[in-house]
Parts: sequence; structure tokens; C-alpha cells
Amino acid sequence: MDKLRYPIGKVYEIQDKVTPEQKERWIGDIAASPSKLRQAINGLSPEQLDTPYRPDGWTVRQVVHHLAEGQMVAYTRFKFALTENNPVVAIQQEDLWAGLPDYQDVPIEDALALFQLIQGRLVTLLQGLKPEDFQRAYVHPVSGTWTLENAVGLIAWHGRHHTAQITSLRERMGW
Ligand code: NI
Repeated sequence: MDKLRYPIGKVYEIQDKVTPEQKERWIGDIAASPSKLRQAINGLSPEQLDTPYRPDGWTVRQVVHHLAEGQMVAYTRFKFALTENNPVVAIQQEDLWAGLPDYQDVPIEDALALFQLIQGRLVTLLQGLKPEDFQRAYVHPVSGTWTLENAVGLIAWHGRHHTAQITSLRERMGW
């Protein structure tokens, strides 16, 4: 396993059974993730933000933009799953998105603000759902069927995963 790429362990795996307590913990993780991300990049210079978190990896700046946009994509997947029956969602070509000019040109503060707004909105949505709503699902063309309870787990993992890429870089660099 690549410790630099996966500092908190391998990718989220779909679970057969998610307990209400587990789901609540994940929603708590999602709610806490904007302040954790803000803390993770606090005080970094523009040069540090433009440093890859691993050899051939995204820069810290790209990771932050990816988190903001990734949650935006996840949010729309929730909405489609809640309003259509097993919708097939589009694949996000993450590396191509990360190479588009907004990742470099949009201020990092805007990415943090977007992340925070989407997370807040998502948490409000999740807290208002009925338990059975979390059994609704979307279909990803590559990874398959995702119930919303598993999608919550994925989003919680995703925030922790990328934030840890930044904090482990800072530890290694002594920043
Ligand atoms: Ni990601």
C-alpha cells in the first residue's frame, strides 16, 4: 500500500450493513471536515501550496480544490438519487478536472468557502432525511451501485483521506 497516497488506509469499501450510529459518526465527520481542512493548510505560503503532497501527486492547492469540487459532485449525486430511481451518474475525470485553469487561478480561500458551504448544505440535507431514504441509490458506471448510507461513508472517508495527505506532507517537511 502506498503510505503517501493513502495515509489513512485504502479506499472506502462498500459495506453491507451500516448502523445508525456509524452513519451519525460519518455525518459528524462531514460536518467537522471544513474546519479540519482549514487547519491543515493554515499558514502555508503560496510556494508550499504549490508543492506536490507526494512525487507525481497533486499539489496541496489541487487537493483543496479537488475536495471542494468532489463534494460538489457528491452533493448532486445525492440529489439525483433522492429524486430519481437508481440514476446512473457521470464519471468525474478527477485528474483532468485538476488540470483545468480554475484549480490554479481561483483563490484557495474560495475553495475553502465552497467546501464549507457545500458541506453545511449536505449535512442539513442528510439530517432531514428519513432512515429509509438512505437506502436509495445511484449507479456509478465503474464502481457500481451506491446506497446513500454508503455514499455518506465515502464522503466522510474522502475528506479525512485528502486532509491527511496534506497533514502528512507537513509532518514530513517539518512545516
Ligand atoms: Ni479524491
